[in-house]
Amino acid sequence: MHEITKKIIEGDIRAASRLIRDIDDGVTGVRSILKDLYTRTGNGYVVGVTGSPGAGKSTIVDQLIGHLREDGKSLGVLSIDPTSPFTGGAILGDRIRMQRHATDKSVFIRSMATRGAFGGLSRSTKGAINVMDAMGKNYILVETVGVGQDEVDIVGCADTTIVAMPPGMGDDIQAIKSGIMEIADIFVVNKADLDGADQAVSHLTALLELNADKFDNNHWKPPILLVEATRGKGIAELLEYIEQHRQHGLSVDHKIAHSKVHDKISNEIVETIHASLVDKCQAFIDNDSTIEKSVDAILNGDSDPYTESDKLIDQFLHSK
Ligand SMILES: Nc1nc2c(ncn2[C@@H]2O[C@H](COP(=O)(O)OP(=O)(O)OP(=O)(O)O)[C@@H](O)[C@H]2O)c(=O)[nH]1
Ligand SMILES: [Mg+2]
Repeated sequence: MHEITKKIIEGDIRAASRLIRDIDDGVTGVRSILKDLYTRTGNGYVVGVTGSPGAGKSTIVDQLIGHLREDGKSLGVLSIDPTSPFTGGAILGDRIRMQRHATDKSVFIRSMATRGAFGGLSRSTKGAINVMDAMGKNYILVETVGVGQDEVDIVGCADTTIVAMPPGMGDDIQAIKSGIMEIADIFVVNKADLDGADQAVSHLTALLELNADKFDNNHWKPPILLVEATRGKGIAELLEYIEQHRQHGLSVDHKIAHSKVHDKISNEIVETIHASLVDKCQAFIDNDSTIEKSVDAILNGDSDPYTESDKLIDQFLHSK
């Protein structure tokens, strides 16, 4: 077992921070540590919080931290922002918003820019979640900004996904377009103190009714909750829904639960193969001057990048 693996299992914050930064930077060697850690994972409950910029995700996370800490739970908090120039630390705004927890040893907050160096966004996120899980955190809260495909992918890492939106025109319409309807386990209309919050709730309710056929029998029907995160209103209810969803996950038809876990693991294998193959192929190219010949051939007008990459892949596959 790696020295760093032992430290992380003991909850060492410096070792964990370092590993998360290395995952974010795509440092080689990270995979063998994650491999070591894997058997220690699977105990932490992962809650994803996503939604449009400024919806109040960090404020909601901050409130959830407060409630869960009162309950004696240990926490890992991961803030994923692919657009951030900061990496491996806390994003400035989040640091301020979650400052009251900064000195609490049972709350471990990190942020990642995840430019995909470790084989894609969801791969890096999953890696960092596993680090926090192996540290023994009871809950891992993952905040992701935006409502694009990347976020939908990241959300695949969560056991329960909260989609937060502020009142106002367009948000709910945009939500359907980007497929966020499908991934939400709980909808939060935040900023209940602002005009239009009730309309947003009824709009969402109507949309869910349109999709009612998806939520038959054993399927979880996402509740819609009105929250005022700045004053902590609705947070206790939000935690109740998270718990209900967790229980639902445990109680649903065994087949559904089994196939979900099956899908998750098979995705993880495929993603790891992708990342691993790219690394190995890259190492092969770096160690070999063949690429220079390919470049020359293209410069001379004798070939093209497609032909040359096919050739290199072929050589790589036959090099073992
Ligand atoms: N009026 C009102 N403002 C809120 C509420 N919750 C959050 N805000 C404010 O909304 C702004 C954005 O909140 P954040 O928690 O940073 O939102 P976010 O979704 O994390 O933002 P990004 O991470 O930048 O996408 C801040 O100024 C908050 O104080 C609320 O319930 N009511
Ligand atoms: Mg935020």
